[in-house]
Amino acid sequence: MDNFFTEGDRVWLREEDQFLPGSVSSCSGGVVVFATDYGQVYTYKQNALTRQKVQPMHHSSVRGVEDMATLEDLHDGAIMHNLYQRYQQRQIYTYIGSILAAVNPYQPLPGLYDRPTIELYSRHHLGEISPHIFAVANDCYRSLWRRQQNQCVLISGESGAGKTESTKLILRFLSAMSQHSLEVSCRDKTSHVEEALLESSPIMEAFGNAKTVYNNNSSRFGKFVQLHFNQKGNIQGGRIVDCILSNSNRVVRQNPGERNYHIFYAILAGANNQQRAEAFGLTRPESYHYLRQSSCTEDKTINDSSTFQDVLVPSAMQTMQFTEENIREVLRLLAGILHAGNIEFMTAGGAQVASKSALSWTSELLGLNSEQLAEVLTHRSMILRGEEISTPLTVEQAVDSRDSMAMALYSQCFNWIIHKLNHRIRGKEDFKSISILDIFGFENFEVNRFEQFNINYANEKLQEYFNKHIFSLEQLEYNKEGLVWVDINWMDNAECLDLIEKVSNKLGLLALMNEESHFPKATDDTLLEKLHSQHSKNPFYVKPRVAVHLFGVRHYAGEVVYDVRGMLEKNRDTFRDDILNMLRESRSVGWMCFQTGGIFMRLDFVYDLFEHVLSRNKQDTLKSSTKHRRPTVSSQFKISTTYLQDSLHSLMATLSTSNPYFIRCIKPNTHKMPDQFDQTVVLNQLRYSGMLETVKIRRSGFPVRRSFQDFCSRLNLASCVLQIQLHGAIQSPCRRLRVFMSIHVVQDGLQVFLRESLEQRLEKQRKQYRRLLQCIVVIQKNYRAFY
Ligand code: AD9
Ligand code: MG
Repeated sequence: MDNFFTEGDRVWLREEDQFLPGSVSSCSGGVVVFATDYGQVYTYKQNALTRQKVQPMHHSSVRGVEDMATLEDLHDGAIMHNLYQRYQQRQIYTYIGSILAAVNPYQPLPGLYDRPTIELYSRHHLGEISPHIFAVANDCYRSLWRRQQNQCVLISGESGAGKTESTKLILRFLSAMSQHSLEVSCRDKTSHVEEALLESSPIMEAFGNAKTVYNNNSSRFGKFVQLHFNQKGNIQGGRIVDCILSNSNRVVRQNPGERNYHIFYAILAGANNQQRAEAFGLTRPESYHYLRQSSCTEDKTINDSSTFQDVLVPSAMQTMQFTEENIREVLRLLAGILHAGNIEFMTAGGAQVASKSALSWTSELLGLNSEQLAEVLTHRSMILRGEEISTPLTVEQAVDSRDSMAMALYSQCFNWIIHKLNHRIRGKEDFKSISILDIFGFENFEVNRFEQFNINYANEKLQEYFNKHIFSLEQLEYNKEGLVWVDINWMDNAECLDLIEKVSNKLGLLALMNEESHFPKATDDTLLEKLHSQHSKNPFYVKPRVAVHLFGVRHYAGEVVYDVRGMLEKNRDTFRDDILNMLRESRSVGWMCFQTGGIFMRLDFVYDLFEHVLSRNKQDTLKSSTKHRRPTVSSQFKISTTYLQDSLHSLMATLSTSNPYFIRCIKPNTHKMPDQFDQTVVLNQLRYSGMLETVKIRRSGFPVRRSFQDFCSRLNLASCVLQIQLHGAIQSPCRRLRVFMSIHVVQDGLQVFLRESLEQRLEKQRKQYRRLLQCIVVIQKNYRAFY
């Protein structure tokens, strides 16, 4: 018994439901002391129980592996430890086959993404050199020809895990590849598309990202970027689909410690005095109701003036073909929104505008008539039996009208910008595309509202897509082909999605919300009652015992409690007709040119936004291959759940025709700090994202599938011959490069199943194999063979 443990042995300690990596620090007198790598010390008696609790560590875990599909210790602890060891050595990327796990370093890592690194990864196959996001991007790029299919990269992870940074890195790599493959003579001419694509990121981030508790640059919209390549490998054009927009509520209200969209602070920090004070009447962020409510106007990690330089100076915007006039129009609109937030009201019978200066700045900047603006904010007018009836509003209602006008202006401006970007990067779509999906990550704040519900639903759909591809379809295929296979259990989120989406016997949460949105008399409380009465017995639904306005959902990534207040109103996504009409009429006033700082301007921007953008929006949405419902009229600002559901369905339909690559971003801590690896935080992410099951299936499965003809032609096996050994195993043929199979008639539908590691090896040595005839495993109905 005494000899069972030796000092220095590397072991796994099983404590509660975790495997902890550790070493035997001492072992004498019947007592053994273990020190875990995470700093805990455990003292056990040397007995049979201890032996059960302690397992030797396999050398693959001791030294760490680049591809976790090669780990021999199969538990969460081993995966976490592997990521931890690599993270400590600043190796943030690790493979699971071709799936990439990326741990956010929260600090710039010198040399990791520079030009020579791009060059290096462009010359190597995936798996040949150390794991990197560029290797995945390179494989994806090569797959356009190898598979002759559209490719997509799906990036997931919770808020702040690194999805948007990863998206930009992939764009950077693909742009470099595109330029590289251009003939020198046409480089200058066509490189503009790549440049424009890269420039589009800071613009979208300035308008669509904001500081939240989880992330100082949190995406508040989901984007799907499609890059269209030609046969030669150049990007000919692209398309950005802002398919999933969270609501623009943030423009008027932010939680403590959070900020409004970056662009507002950028104007205040970056515009010159003449523009800021004279033309727009702007001062400091603290002077604006829309910026000061959260008591957070600055963050030392955010450089607002450089955002201004990156986005709003003519040189940057020119790449995107925004004219100087466009920039001025956008600046005026944003300044107009800030002033609008400062319009206060007092009671005098009904609400009346109390701040004349804010009213006059707002109307001047937005090209509105100030009396009309005051009237529409303080009265609601409706046409009843041909007659216009005007009802005075309370102060609270007037504040709501002001805020909804500001939100509508901002969301239309955002849509207009996306439209302009799309116009700029538009190009031929005559070969194949690579799409990158970067949505907002899973969120669970202290108070979660409609926005979080939408965000988490979108993440749930993305997880479903991952599950379907990695587990469900994969195992179905093995069973279909008669492969001997022990099913791997994975965490299915279908039931949770059913609760949200289902329309059969019981209406799901979305359907109930939509149904209530159509009843004018419905309130958030009646909605909550319905939700509770329909679903309180559903295991994925939570009815809190005491809280009055709350309901909860057990998402794949954890339980989230939502506050129902405001949900119906937001889901209605409607905008008062009288306010809309006033904005549409803005042009009649604006047509008169007036002078601002010596520059003559037309003021039909607001008119343009509301008259044309609604129709343009439709062009920027994805064309669905399914005959799914079109967004309803009520989805005019693209924030209703109906719109979201439709966009997600279109998105999934588009993705289903592409070959997917997955990147799983992992947050090492919740403090946004470098060099901090919090095991509880990481373990939770590994568990809910199904990392262990992913490792298992990639380890023992055959995720690469090719038709036999395609496989032979790829390897240049012109006279490829194959022998199928009935009901028997073929012994690792490729490893020894032996020619030992022969078949002269290649049957239709014959498929080659490969492990990813083998495919990588074959791709690497494709040229060397040219004259060798070799085959791997062919699995066909009723035949069994293994590699
Ligand atoms: V959210 O769902 O949009 O709220 P993301 O997109 O997952 O979130 P993001 O890419 O914005 O997170 O990353 C958050 C921050 O982590 C960045 O602002 C960087 O400061 C930091 N980060 C992320 N990836 C890297 C990296 N590869 N290298 C260095 C990084 N820093
Ligand atoms: Mg993001």
